[in-house]
Amino acid sequence: MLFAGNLWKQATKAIIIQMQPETIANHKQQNPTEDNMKNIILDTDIGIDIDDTWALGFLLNAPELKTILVTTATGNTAYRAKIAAKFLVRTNNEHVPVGVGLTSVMEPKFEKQRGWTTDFKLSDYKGTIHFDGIQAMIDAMEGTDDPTLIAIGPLVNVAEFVKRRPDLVEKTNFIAMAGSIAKQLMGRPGAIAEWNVLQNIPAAQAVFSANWKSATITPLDTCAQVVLDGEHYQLVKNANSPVANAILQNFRTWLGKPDQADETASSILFDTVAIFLAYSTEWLEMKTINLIVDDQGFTREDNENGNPFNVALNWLDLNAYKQHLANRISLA
Ligand SMILES: [Ca+2]
Repeated sequence: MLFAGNLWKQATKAIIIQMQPETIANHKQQNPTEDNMKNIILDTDIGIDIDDTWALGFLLNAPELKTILVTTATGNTAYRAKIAAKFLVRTNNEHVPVGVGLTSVMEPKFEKQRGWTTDFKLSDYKGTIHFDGIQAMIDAMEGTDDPTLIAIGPLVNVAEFVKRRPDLVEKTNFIAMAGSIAKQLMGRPGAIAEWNVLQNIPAAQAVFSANWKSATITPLDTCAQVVLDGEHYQLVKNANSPVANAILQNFRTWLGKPDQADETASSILFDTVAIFLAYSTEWLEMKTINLIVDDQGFTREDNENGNPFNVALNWLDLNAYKQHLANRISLA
């Protein structure tokens, strides 16, 4: 979402999936094998707000999740693919394919991580680059039994996927950072038209009315309260791990201070909650709500016309999530 004022930009996101009521400690101790990892396709507008970059790192460090494709959404999707690809290189994940999504017009002022990509070309990537990201998404869905699609940007690519292959929608678990039910930024009361939805309302309407195997969101109610500061931020800052280092370089570039390291807190890390929902709902109050997207971009309860969504409506223990997020980002 974009905020006029101090110009924080942000997007929305998240969806997810139901989870076993395990503790996070158990997640780490189980060391999931390749066979029981969930297959994840991430659709991201990385390169606008910085939270997508944190979310990508959080995803790559989750032992419960196997990333089978990253696609880029909205605006200059080749620029976004460069960020994703270089991030994958820097974190030793060059086996993950990258798909370039549908392009649209967006002002260059939103490309605040461009400085991090100037020494990198897509042709440098040793993994696969798909220049038809939607087809790559379709192929990835066809190639896996129980795919989970996590959308953390405007829903243009996802709407095109829904349009082309409704048969695959029915076998896909969908999780998104999207919408606003009763709260907006930092827990302030009142619903707003959330940024990811607002960027393309018809696309969001198509995605929300699709027949997903399961559908989960983290609206602003929960995701817009996540900021790492204090000891949590220091943990990331001192981690010196590939993921933490790549995030911090991008964050400082995004802040306009690529050569400084004096920041003491993250911005709001909306998109990370969508990643988390792919393997856990711990610390969250989940509620099933029948939702539609109205013509003004609001996500509204509609028991006649809405599809059921698992909604991460409130935090039960936000501090525990922040600690988990900082720990995971910092993993070597
Ligand atoms: Ca995003």
